[in-house]
Amino acid sequence: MNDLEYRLEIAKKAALIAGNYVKKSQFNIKSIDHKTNVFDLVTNVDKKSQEIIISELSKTFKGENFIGEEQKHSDFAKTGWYIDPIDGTVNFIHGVQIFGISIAYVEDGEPVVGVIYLPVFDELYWAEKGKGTYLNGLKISVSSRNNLQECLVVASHSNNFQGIEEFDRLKKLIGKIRRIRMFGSACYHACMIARGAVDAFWSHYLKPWDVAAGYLLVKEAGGEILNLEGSKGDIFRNDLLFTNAKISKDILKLLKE
Ligand code: 2AM
Ligand code: CA
Repeated sequence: MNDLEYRLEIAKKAALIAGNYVKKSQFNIKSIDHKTNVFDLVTNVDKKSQEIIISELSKTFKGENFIGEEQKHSDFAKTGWYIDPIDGTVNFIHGVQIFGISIAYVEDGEPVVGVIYLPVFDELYWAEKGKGTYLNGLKISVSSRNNLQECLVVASHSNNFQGIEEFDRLKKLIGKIRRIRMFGSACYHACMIARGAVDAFWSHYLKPWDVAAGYLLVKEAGGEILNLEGSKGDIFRNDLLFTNAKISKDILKLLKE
């Protein structure tokens, strides 16, 4: 087993353990706190899930960088583990069962191992650089749709109020694409692109832990990740467009109009 395969196996195990805990705790949330503002929420389950993941990873990778959403950040390491212990916390709090556990290992700014577990669906997605993307052991790929009128586009909006611009941009797609959806979890959106259910995902104001694993899943499934200026996407930038690699130019053109 090479180093990345090994990292992948440990990350899968951590995601499964944390995911099962999160699923079990869904309707038994003990505390909901505000972070930066009243719309920025964290529960005791997010915190505990992060502890579980870091403690599992640390058994093997002690001393490495662990960058979890629920801790203070001074800077973002170029190499380390990026962890979102519950991506879709607002869904989780409301009992909307679309949320996931997202773990990525990033080397020199590039995700090389990515795991997303959707515990309610019992779907484990994973990818290792150069080896493709898998869902519960089956290889998956992005869609081949290239006609915007047949495409489903998903979007994220964060609790950042500047995110209101996102709705102006989304309006530009109406009437040009089949439908817009917003499921409330960036990692879920990435999984949907990787398996070919959705054709594009456009995000703004997200953080590296929201997108690092999804970045690799989409890329290894044959998709493309760009920034909104049309250059190669980077997990440290907060404007990203994930697509099936067929419709990026068309979407970017519409967003710029
Ligand atoms: P979270 O549940 O981990 O906070 C909602 O469309 C998506 O945006 C979710 O993936 C959510 O992740 C993310 N999100 C919301 N507010 C955010 C913020 N301030 N910073 C980073 N990600 C955020
Ligand atoms: Ca989170």
